[in-house]
Amino acid sequence: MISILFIPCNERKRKVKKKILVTRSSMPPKEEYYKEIEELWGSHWLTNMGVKHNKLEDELKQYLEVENISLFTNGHMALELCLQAMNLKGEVITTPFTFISTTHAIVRNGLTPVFCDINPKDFTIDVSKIEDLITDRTCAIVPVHVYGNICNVEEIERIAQKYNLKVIYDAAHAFGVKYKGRGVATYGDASMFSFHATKVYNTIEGGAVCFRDEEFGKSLYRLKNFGIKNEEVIDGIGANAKMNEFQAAMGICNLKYVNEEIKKRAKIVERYRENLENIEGIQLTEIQSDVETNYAYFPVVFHEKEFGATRNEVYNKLKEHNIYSRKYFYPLTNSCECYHGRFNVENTPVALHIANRVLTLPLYAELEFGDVDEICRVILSLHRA
Ligand code: T4K
Repeated sequence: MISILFIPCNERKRKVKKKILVTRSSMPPKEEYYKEIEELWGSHWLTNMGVKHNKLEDELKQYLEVENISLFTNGHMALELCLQAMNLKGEVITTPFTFISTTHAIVRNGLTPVFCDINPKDFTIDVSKIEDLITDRTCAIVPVHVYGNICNVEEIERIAQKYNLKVIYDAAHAFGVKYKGRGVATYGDASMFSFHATKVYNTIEGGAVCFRDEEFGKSLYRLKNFGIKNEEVIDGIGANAKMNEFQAAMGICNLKYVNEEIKKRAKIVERYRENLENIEGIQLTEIQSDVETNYAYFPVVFHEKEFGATRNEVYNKLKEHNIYSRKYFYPLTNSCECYHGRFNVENTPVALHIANRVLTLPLYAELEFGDVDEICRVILSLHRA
């Protein structure tokens, strides 16, 4: 109580304002969702590849411009079962600058992740370092389109062809992104999308694998349903990872608004850029050429010497103002406790450098320009100039 008395008036006003979280789920008008789920009370068909599930698959195929898609209960299971369906053995080249899901999916398949460093501009895999990591045990590359930034898909394809490797993209952040006018999931053997509540497009929880080979799709389909081929034949050691009808209905409704969602995000990102561009010590992601992005995240890298404050100081200062940014992606997955002693974080120095300095700022369609300006004002109050 006493401390409030010493806070300047404008600061006090801000302190009682609503919390600003790193993101906020987009939801369709509730009447539309109710209408979409109404018939489920008639059919009593709630899951196991129902009408909504199949309708959403068709709509997503069109939206994502892909030939084949399989829906899942979440993105993680989509990736894990995609790797299983590929029947891979040995080593997989990937990056540690990602959500823990990517590494877990590899390890839980009995595969060994071999960590490649990232490039410092867009934080995707540094393609110039991939070939040095290839051994006779390498079976695949799992690159991450991190924050919706697109990996160098052409160079990855060249390497994969040369060494006969599978390419499975973690495209959790890249829903709707296009590269050279093509849906991003048309690159590689398969791509996994996450439709989690925190993503640009959500089905509450959910995910999908888009893939090239139809035969592969049959294995994938069975693995998400316990490996069941038919009522009497179970020929795979599968899991249960099916998307249910309520999730699919949310997906159908949200798909109608996703372009609008992306447009709104674009404006917010532009506002951030106007506020933060050309500030010494602040590094924004380079805008990628030939990419139509989805504005999934707004990462900022703070270089302490030039900026005058560390990433953690910025994070804490924002928190004091009820603004909750996130340290996506810190810690690196190769330094997490569960992998203690297995990997050497020094092998990925650029990833380590960025992970210690990056902060993702709040970003969602309904974030107001006034809030963006306030977030930037708090950040810039730490700038040494
Ligand atoms: N690969 C990559 C590269 C990924 O980033 C992810 C997921 C995956 C794979 C796996 O996909 P999924 O299996 O999740 O489909 C979140 C998400 O849970 C996770 O989906 C996401 N990446 C990761 C980057 O972020 P947390 O632990 O940070 O979420 P949480 O609960 O702290 O939420 C963050 C903020 O989002 C909240 O402060 C408010 C907002 N929020 C959250 C929820 C749960 C909402 O507005 N509504 C909600 O329902 O992991």
